[in-house]
Amino acid sequence: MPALYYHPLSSYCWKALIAIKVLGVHVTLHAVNPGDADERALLAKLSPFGKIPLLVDEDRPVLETSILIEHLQVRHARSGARLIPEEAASALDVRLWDRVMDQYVMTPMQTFTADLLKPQEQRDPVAVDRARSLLMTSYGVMDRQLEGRTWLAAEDFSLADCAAAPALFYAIAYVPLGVEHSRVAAYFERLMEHPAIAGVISDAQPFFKYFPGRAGLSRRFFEPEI
Ligand SMILES: N[C@@H](CCC(=O)N[C@@H](CS)C(=O)NCC(=O)O)C(=O)O
Repeated sequence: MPALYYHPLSSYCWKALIAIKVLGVHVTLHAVNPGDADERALLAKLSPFGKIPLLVDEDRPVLETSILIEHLQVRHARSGARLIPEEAASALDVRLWDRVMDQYVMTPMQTFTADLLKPQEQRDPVAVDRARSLLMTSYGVMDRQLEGRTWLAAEDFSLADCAAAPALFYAIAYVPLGVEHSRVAAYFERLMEHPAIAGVISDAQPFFKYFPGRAGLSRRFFEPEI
């Protein structure tokens, strides 16, 4: 059985965990804490960049969440379960929107998190402003894409939606959607109702108190301790 190294708070790990549920794959879960030096050393042995999620399948590391998901679809998915459509043009759309979510939503969202984890004197307000502006652009791009659509890239729930769910969840804690992003807001609600996504969020809830952007999380997900 493949093994997944993950952390319940990590956005890219959510992407993998959502896919694992939708594809009906059985994996052994190993929770790791990248904040712990020993665990980082273990990860570095298994994976050259020390990033999570990491899949180990038949002693071979499978890196990069999008590739990891495609690997699971090709090798282990329950019969008929897919996140990347068979038809080539639709598959390209899904891969494009998966890339857009990682590069233009997940990455600027991570800039906010990384900045908050730095000591005050090392923070970079210029980088954070750039990230904010990129997120606003991305919300606009998504809003236009979602016109007349239920899911981001294909008729069915796809790899692009697996990427969008964690990226948006954490991004809007830092940069809320504007009134002009009503389609993204409605899409976000559809994502939150998806059983695989709801399950991943529920498993992460005990850890939200460690999320640097927790002050921006909706009270329906996180109730701060007073
Ligand atoms: N491009 C990678 C990004 C994965 C990533 O950024 N993972 C974060 C957690 S969400 C991580 O491992 N951070 C720890 C580090 O960068 O040392 C992928 O798609 O899997």
